[in-house]
Amino acid sequence: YHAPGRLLTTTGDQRHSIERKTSSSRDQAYFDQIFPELVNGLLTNGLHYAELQEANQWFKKVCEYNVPCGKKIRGLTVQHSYKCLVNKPNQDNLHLAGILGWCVEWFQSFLLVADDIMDNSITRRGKSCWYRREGVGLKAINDLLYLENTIYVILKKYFSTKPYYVDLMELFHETALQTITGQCLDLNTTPSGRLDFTYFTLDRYHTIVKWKTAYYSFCLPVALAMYMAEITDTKTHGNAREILLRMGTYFQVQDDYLDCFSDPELTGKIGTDIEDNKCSWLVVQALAKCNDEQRKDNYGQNDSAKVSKVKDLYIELGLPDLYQQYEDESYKQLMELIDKLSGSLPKEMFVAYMNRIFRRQR
Ligand code: GPP
Ligand code: MG
Ligand code: MG
Ligand code: MG
Repeated sequence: YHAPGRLLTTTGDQRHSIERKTSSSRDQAYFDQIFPELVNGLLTNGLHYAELQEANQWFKKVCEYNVPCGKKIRGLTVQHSYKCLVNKPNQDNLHLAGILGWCVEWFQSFLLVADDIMDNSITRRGKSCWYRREGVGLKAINDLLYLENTIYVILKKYFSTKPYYVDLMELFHETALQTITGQCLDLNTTPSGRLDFTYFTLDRYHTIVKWKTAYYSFCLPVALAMYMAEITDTKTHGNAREILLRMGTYFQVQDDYLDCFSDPELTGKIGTDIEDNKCSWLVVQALAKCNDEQRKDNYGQNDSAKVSKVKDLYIELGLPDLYQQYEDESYKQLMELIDKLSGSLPKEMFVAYMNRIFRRQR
């Protein structure tokens, strides 16, 4: 992980940084080895009649291509949060927390396969987007429906006897609806066509990213761990949510910045926000700073010369500096929020999540 290393290096605590790295790679290895068990389970626990063998082989490929090769921040966060919340967790429960983390990764893969179709994207995680694969195309829609439904097969298999089973299930359902609603706002920011920037305000931006990203990427993993730790108190969940929504907003601002200014080799995806006419953090900031002359008609078109002009304008307007300031300001705000709201929850759980994403490059 980039951020904690850099953070701790700047405070001079190299030793701590190395320790954290090894423990996190151990966590990652533990998490990774659960995946094959889950895929094989799906092939024998779902619809596993001999006559469905072909379909199941196809779905195995769908899972293996789309689920396991991301950064896995969300999945690892379930596992890590659970460890923070429970004193000396037993081996069975650690395994279950890992499985729950994978359910979030399955959820994420369903969203990404869908999002890439809607955003007309080309690459994801360093490979071709699933829908662009030879022989896939719009079959990807069926595959993403499959990916979403597997979550409930896994939950049933491992959690149906647990007192918190319904909480988990309801949380996945609720989060899906929140994300779908956010995606709807993301896709409908220009009511009267491409050059209508009336909705490109910071307020609207915050609404979009809270719903399309923050709930599923930040609130979901931590709330799942809290349910597993049998924390159900609504006030505690509410306070955690407030911290995590702020963190999720910061995360999507980073995503928007990286879409334009990072190396696709690092992020594994080629940015499309400018072409797609997205209400991105960058365009919202640019519109607040630019004059009429700079508002020229370059945004929202699939034309690389025009895209370059928009990027040049972002630089001319000083957005990279503004972004650095936003990162530092967000870090400070988040630490204050964590101090104020974590209550009976371990601060370390939130701080670790923030350190995992702070100043990320991918
Ligand atoms: C991130 O937006 C939001 C999502 C991936 C949620 C999608 C929601 C659906 C209901 C499908 P993004 O388009 O900026 O992400 P990326 O940059 O990874 O394509
Ligand atoms: Mg999108
Ligand atoms: Mg996208
Ligand atoms: Mg993006």
